Amino acid sequence: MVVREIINVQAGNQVGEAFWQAVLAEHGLDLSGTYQGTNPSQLHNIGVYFSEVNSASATKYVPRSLQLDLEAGVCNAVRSGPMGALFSPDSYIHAQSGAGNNWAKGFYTEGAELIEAIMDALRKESEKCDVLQGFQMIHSIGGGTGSGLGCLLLTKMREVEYPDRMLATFSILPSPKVSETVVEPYNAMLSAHQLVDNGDLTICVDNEALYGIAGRSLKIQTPSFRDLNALIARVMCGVSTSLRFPGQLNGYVFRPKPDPADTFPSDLRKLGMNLIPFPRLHFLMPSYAPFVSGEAARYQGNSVPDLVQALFDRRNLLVDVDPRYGRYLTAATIFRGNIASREAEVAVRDLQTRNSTSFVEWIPDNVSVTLVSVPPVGQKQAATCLANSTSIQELFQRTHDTFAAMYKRRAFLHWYTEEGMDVMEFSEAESNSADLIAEYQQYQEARATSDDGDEEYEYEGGEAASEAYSH
Ligand SMILES: Nc1nc2c(ncn2[C@@H]2O[C@H](COP(=O)(O)OP(=O)(O)OP(=O)(O)O)[C@@H](O)[C@H]2O)c(=O)[nH]1
Ligand SMILES: [Mg+2]
Repeated sequence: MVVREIINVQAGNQVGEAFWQAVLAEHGLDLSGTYQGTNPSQLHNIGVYFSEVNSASATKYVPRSLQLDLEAGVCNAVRSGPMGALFSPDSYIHAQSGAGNNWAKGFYTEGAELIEAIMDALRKESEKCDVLQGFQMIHSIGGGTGSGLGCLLLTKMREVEYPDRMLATFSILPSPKVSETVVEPYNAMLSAHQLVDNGDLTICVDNEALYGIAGRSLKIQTPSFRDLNALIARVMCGVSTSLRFPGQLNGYVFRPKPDPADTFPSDLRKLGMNLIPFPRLHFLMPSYAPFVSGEAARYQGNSVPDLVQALFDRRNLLVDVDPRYGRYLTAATIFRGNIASREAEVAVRDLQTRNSTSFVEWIPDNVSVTLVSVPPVGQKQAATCLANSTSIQELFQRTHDTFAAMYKRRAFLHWYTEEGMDVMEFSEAESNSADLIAEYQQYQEARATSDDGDEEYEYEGGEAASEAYSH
């Protein structure tokens, strides 16, 4: 079976641990990577995230994953925890001293000392792949390591080693209410600057939204990171479902065929192709439904229209923005469980018709529907959505505002310049994010036919159209 592999890189190891735990369960693997399941579809595309190691006694599935950190603590905890036997020993790469919440240490100093070792390990991992589709990175962008080292790695991958592979990130953004250090907006802004230019797909998650979901839907009053990470893992599994299991996309059946030339029908590139109309605007907001579990689940409507409604409800979003203030450029919905494709498509179409002004009309059929019959562990049905909405500018605006207030007074800058950073880079990051916000705003306001003489979308405007297409 030819699969197109994804290599995971985590500089956010607690989130990564939750992700692997969920993926193991979905594929019938135990914590040491040994298959215990009974459903053959669990192994069809196991090669996307795992390499198979055969020994005389057993077959072990080893995650295609690197665990990175600039200090040893979290890596050691993973290594000595319940998943200690899962990852290969040389897939942990860490330093000792930490980045102390300083992006410059992650990108320029401490991180730079580790980058060659990481690139070597990545090369080894990619040599094990037949057709590497790309990478996914799990990191937070508020601290020093996931943020600075994560971005350094992204830059090296893009510019030096893997320019034609897809680079997807699950990026945890800082939230004003859940902020741990004052310099988070600096780190986040410097990271966003790199993500805009070097990433292909950035799936945004913010802890503030996660706290809201934990309290509201799960009734956990003081959620721990473990609780929040379990939510992120559910969404990560949802997003990657169609890369891991056979299913249908927009009514077309896709399933792995024995023909070795046939690659699995959905991959990161196709996801990007459908979701990203403009290369810089690749910041996606994920949502999931239903979040409720246990007793409460029995009282909640779970029809397909209910699921669709929930996916486009801000309470089910993993970022704290209000999508009603923006417009959807594109979205991908992924349904899991025993759901008829027609039913899902009709429900999505209905929601779009009822809220037509919320979806840009100049990208027809901008919401895709994928169906996979395998439900998540512990749920009968569930749905995930990745939306490219102009309302994501709210997140950037928020970070931009706190960044600008401190930067104007040059507060805390010495920590960064002491690591050899040029202040210019702060200004560049600031203006890059201001540009990005303006771009989102421009497409939010764009209409199929605007009245400012810009008529390239209109058929009747023969002259204008030919002018617009003449380049
Ligand atoms: N959801 C979630 N967020 C986390 C977790 N750990 C840290 N964060 C958040 O991520 C941000 C940065 O956390 P750090 O742990 O300092 O990040 P780091 O990448 O290790 O960087 P340094 O420790 O500064 O080297 C903070 O806003 C935290 O709230 C986690 O396990 N889950
Ligand atoms: Mg850390």
